[in-house]
Amino acid sequence: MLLTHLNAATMQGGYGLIEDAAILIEGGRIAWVGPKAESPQADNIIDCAGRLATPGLVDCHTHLVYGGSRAHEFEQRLTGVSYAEIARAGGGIASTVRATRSQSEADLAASALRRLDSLLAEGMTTIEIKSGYGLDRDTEIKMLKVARELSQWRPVDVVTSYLGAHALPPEFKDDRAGYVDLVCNEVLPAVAGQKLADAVDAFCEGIAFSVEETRRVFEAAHAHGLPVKLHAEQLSNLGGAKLAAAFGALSVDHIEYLDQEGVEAIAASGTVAVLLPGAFYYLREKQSPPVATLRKAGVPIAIATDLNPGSSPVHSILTTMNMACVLFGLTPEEALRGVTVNAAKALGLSDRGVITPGMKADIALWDAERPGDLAYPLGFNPLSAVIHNGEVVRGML
Ligand code: DI6
Ligand code: FE
Repeated sequence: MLLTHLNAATMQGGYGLIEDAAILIEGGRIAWVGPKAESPQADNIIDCAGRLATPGLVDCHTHLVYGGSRAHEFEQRLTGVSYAEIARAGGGIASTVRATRSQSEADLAASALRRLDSLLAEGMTTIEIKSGYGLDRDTEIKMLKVARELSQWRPVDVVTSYLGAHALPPEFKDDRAGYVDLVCNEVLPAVAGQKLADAVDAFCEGIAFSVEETRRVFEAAHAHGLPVKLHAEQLSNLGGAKLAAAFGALSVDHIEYLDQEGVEAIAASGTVAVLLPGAFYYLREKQSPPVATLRKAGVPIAIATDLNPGSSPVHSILTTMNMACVLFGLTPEEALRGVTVNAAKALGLSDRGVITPGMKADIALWDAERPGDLAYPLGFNPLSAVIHNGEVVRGML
């Protein structure tokens, strides 16, 4: 299949824009990309009518699978109760844990598919999904199974993270060490044994787990051959990012309170900084992530929806790109790199996120003139078609 008459944002260095380009796809992979005038022969030639091609989008941080709703907490927060206060009063993550434990796999899958469909309508071809609303072994496994199964129902690649260290479950409220033992000695080995997780995540925060507790989880992850990532410095600066860097983490996520030392640590370890403007927006956070320092240190920046029922009920990656520009001062180019090449890197995937020969043929086609047009509007979706593994899975070509 040869796609011709398009502008290709290859994301190889900046936008890596090739105007009036063609892309040859063979066996689910990109075989060639370049100016249309130099394009190779092909049987199946598709005229893309001047559309913009980008890599299929990657959402590298979501909590897509969960039960229940937290709309009432949204209302509470608007009357001045804080996210941390709600969590300490037994709401927040704990409330979603109760709902998720009580739901069947089929119910969890049904609600997750509805949310997934919103994301897929905006050109997404890879999504990361975390567990962390079960906290006991069976529910964590249930969540990860549901997450993996979604790729059987929709044209999308699912990458999973085990987030056992998300919150302290009520049955361990007087035994923190006991819960960390359960995560490290029972659930993580089961999850790894069944190959249900591609990485291990944790929430290192005053209302969640300490640096020392997180270290234990990371040690167990490495013992089972799994890479790590971390919810770090979201509400305060505990130094979680430094710990993550010491474990060669794929990413540190949120990082509003990351300091210079933390930036230097992740720059040295090649860890991706994942910014989550949806949570910043919903929590009306005042502290912005240190974008200028990250840029200066050459840290790759990704952005993601953080789709979850509490701090970020955001179901739009395009909106997230816009928020990253308006709230954090990213350029539209950084925003697009943040949901393509750098998001893939945050998941440890080197076979996608750019349009170059050998990469997976995951491509989004847009009714847009320039790549900068994607982050610019709010609530407008210029998606025209999606190719996943070399097949047209959405729109007509
Ligand atoms: N940080 C987040 O943004 C989500 N988890 C976390 O550790 C929020 C989860 C929730 O509020 O349900
Ligand atoms: Fe999160």
